[in-house]
Amino acid sequence: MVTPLRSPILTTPRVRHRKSIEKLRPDQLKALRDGFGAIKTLRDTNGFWFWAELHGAPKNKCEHSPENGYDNLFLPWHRAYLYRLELALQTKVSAATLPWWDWPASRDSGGVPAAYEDIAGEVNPLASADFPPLIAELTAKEGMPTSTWREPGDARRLPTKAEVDAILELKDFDDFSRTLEVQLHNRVHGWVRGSMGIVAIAAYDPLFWAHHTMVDRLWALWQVLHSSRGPRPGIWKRILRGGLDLTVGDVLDTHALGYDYAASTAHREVDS
Ligand SMILES: [Cu+2]
Repeated sequence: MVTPLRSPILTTPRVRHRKSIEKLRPDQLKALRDGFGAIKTLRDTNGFWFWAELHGAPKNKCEHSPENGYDNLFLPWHRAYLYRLELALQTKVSAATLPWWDWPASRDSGGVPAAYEDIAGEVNPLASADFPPLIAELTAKEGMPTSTWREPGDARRLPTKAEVDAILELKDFDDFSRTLEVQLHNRVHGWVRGSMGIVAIAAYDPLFWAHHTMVDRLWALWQVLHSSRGPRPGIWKRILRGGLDLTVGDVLDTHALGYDYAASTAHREVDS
């Protein structure tokens, strides 16, 4: 059964693949860089700041595991959030798609993916981002930088493939979602440290988006593995907060949103 979707999404013409950041072709990496570079200059609802400020400061609309109860909106909320930023990128560079940060691969390649690091003599829009004036004023007051910064740990502390696979095996969706969030997602935020380690300003780092795309990819893999969408049908009509204009039901199927991750998840029937 396919969840009914509202018209703007149904018109998505084709499924695009979100690739590992390590696997982007040079033209795809350029599209990503150009896209981030372009939306950073926008001051409207397609602007990078517009989306970054929704997650943490000042709007604080992101969803995380509830302390108790089981209506965990962490994965649906962030899927809708990534989708909106990807559409914003595509208004400027139509070939841009969000790549995912392959944490286990980064254990071997030395940490933060090279695509997100500074490039000598060049501007890399993925390496950092300025905070908007309101936020920069606050961070400066705290003695912190006025643009995003990272203090990554030892690459060997990033999640292993075995750790990722073990979480994918968890059968209960809320168990899966919470464990993924707390044990891997939080850990990688903390591993990057700097602004990525502070929820209020994490989304201003371009790396945040690759990190969360990995989280979203793991949900997509879990959906295929367990032939389940995840959230209980009772919450499918729930509107995801913050003006994302999507319900939980709208984001259960990545194909309906026009994207997929890789051959391993493509063209497989995922039923609820
Ligand atoms: Cu996060």
